[in-house]
Amino acid sequence: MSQPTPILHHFDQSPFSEKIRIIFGFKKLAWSSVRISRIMPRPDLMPMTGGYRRTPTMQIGADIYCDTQIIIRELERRYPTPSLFPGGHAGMPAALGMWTDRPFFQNTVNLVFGFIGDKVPREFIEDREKLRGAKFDVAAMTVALPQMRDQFRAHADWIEAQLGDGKPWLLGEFSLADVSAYMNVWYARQSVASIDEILAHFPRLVAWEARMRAVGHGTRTEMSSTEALEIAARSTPQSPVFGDPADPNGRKPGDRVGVLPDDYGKVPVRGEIVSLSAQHIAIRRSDPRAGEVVVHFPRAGFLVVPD
Ligand SMILES: N[C@@H](CCC(=O)N[C@@H](CS)C(=O)NCC(=O)O)C(=O)O
Repeated sequence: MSQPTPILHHFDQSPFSEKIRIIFGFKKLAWSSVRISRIMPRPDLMPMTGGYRRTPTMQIGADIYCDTQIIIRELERRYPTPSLFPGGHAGMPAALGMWTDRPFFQNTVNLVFGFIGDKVPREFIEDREKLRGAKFDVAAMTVALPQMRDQFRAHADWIEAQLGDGKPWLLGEFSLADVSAYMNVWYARQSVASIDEILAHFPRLVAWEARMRAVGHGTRTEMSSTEALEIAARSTPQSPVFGDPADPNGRKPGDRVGVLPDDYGKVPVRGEIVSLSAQHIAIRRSDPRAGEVVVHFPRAGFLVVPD
């Protein structure tokens, strides 16, 4: 049976979305693109996610995947070849996300917004302050630009060093490690005019960046947000029920919980556990517009609380 087409809810400037677009390219997939606004509200998406507001989200019928960790896991499960985990590298390419998606990303955000400075629109700043629950202080980021450049160089230098023996990809063969590290270079390239200067001493990184860009985005077709919502409403979630006998907190299918990120955008999504494992939790919820959906989250970087 042919697989349903994945739908990515994203915006073009989003670096985390770029990770997934590149994976579509690597796996040569056709996908539907729903462009969401860069700031809230997103009235056709929230009925599906139950309040999760970070970008991107992937939808397959009435199954909704929140956070790139779980999106990637699902894409690898459904489309195992070519693999993002080649040559026996089953764990490290994913674990590396805790570097690329957190400290390296925060450094890149500060570099990008410090560089854009007072051209950042007020509505965007207000939206990101709500997301972070803290001040989004563009003026302070601009003052910190010299430090951010230094730190970005240090992160970039790790990439350069890893490519030092002339291999084309970080682990030899193309893997998730390349995709995750590339996200930050891609993001800086979009907005930091002096990026060539910053990267001037990293020729291997720059050649690798060009190879990454050439991977492309697969076959993208635009879809409206209302059409995506209708697809969810007329589909049935395809998630089997299973428990985790080793769950250290004794959680099991049927328990009511809230699931939320532990860093920013901490909006709990509430529902009933359908399945769980060390790396995954799926909860069932229903919404007047989306119908019954199952929402999937990773475990690393997320909190599961009783509802
Ligand atoms: N850990 C998340 C991080 C996603 C993230 O921070 N995305 C940014 C955009 S690239 C975001 O959510 N910005 C706020 C928003 O879009 O509402 C993931 O891997 O998906």
